[in-house]
Amino acid sequence: MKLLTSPTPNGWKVSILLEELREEGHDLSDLQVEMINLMKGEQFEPAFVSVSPNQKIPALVDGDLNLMESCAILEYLAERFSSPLLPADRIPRFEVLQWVYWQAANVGPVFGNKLSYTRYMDDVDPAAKAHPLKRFATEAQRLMGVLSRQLEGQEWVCGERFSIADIAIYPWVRGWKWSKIPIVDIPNLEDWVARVRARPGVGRGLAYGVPESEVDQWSAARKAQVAAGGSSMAATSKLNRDSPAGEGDASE
Ligand SMILES: N[C@@H](CCC(=O)N[C@@H](CS)C(=O)NCC(=O)O)C(=O)O
Repeated sequence: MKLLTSPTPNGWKVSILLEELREEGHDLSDLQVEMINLMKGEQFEPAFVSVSPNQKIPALVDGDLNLMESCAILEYLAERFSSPLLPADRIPRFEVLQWVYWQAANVGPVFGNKLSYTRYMDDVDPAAKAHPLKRFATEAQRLMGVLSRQLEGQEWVCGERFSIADIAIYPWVRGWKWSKIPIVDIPNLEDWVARVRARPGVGRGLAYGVPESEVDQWSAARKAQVAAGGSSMAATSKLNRDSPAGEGDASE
């Protein structure tokens, strides 16, 4: 089995799950991990695109199966290893899956857009950024209110059991300072973030491709490198690129 990934929120979902599976006692000694350098544009290289047609990490190769989309990979791996992280019974299973889909359809895109406008869109006039920033900030706050209410009176997103719903949502929420989506005044969120982070499998999953000393606190050099790489990736001209050497939208 091979994971193609990068140390980013969507990548961490899968590395966390793999380490949680190790915690459950599964043997993953055949696992290969290949880091895809997004800043160098390796996500557009044909070998990667043949596995991940959407040109994004993470991707998984398992035998004849090529899988893209982090949440599909979470669901697949949890099922493949019969993990309680995705309950087998229909009702609890769908209680988990609805939050996994909620993350994929809401938290990921909204936090990703908020982050891009906050940190990376440095080629855009600040006046032009004002509306998307307000919109994504407001929607991110609404989503965090939804999560806060879901966590009221329970340890994990779906109750007493840690699940792939926590794994899917956590990597975006942990980065709230980087995306400038304040969660400190919203009940339950900081405690949940700390609870998830305290799990040994989560700690190991966050360390894929990152020096151990920078798992929780990036160095100034890394922040600058991520900001520069993010700015280059977030540029609208890159959205239509099919290869590292490809041309973007000439009208930009
Ligand atoms: N919905 C996708 C999103 C994947 C995604 O956006 N991955 C980012 C890293 S977090 C990426 O590969 N970015 C490279 C690019 O946009 O060129 C998933 O959940 O897997």
